[in-house]
Amino acid sequence: MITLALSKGRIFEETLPLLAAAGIQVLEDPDSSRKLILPTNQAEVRVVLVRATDVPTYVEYGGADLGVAGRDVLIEHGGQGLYQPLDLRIAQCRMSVAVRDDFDYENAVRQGSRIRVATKYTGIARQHFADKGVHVDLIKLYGSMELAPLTGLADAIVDLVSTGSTLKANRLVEVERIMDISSRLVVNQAALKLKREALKPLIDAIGSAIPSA
Ligand code: PRT
Ligand code: MG
Repeated sequence: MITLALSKGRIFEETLPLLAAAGIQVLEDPDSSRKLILPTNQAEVRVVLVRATDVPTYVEYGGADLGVAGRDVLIEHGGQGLYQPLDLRIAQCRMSVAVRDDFDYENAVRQGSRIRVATKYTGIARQHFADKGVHVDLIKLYGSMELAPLTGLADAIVDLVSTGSTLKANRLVEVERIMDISSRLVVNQAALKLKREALKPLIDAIGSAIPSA
């Protein structure tokens, strides 16, 4: 049995065409089914639905043989112990710094003021501001980062941006791009050895289906 860990939403939706190219069809729709284990048209392949941030953990400890996770999640989790053979180029976005449209970020940086930054991505944010030599107080949040500058909780946020419409709707502006993000295929290293005959062709087929740049 091969177990693939996916998260509901954009990663599930965008992984489907890659699986189809490898001859795999997921037989149930996660939005209408309450099942967490979904069968596929191949009796020896199943999909498990986990939180996006739990995918690396499932794969690292062998709860799944492989999975799909955002680069953001992999950096925060620490991708050590995971084989990362493919950038799938799906669920693309960028990690950015954003502030309220009336906050002068450049000036705050120039003056060397301490900046209060709210984020779910404390690892990426800490590294980014350390590289710039900017002093920050990091405030860990688990969601709705956009609210932090509007309520005075923070001066800035570090969050994912794709269309930019969430920032705009909340009168926030992107002032710095930290990195481009896409999702990767991650594979359990022991599984790759023990189930190589089944996993290698699957990884190759998915790789051939990745849209080119
Ligand atoms: O939502 P939930 O709390 O269940 O989990 P999650 O947020 O971890 O999962 P999900 O499915 O939302 O995100 C999974 C992965 O998709 C992330 O780890 C990213 O690698 C990738 N991805 C791509 C995104 C986005 N684009 C994205 N736009 N993840 C989140 N967003 C959010 C962003 O945080 C912000 O709130 O969408 C909002 C901004 O979108 P725009 O289009 O308004 O700019
Ligand atoms: Mg989300």
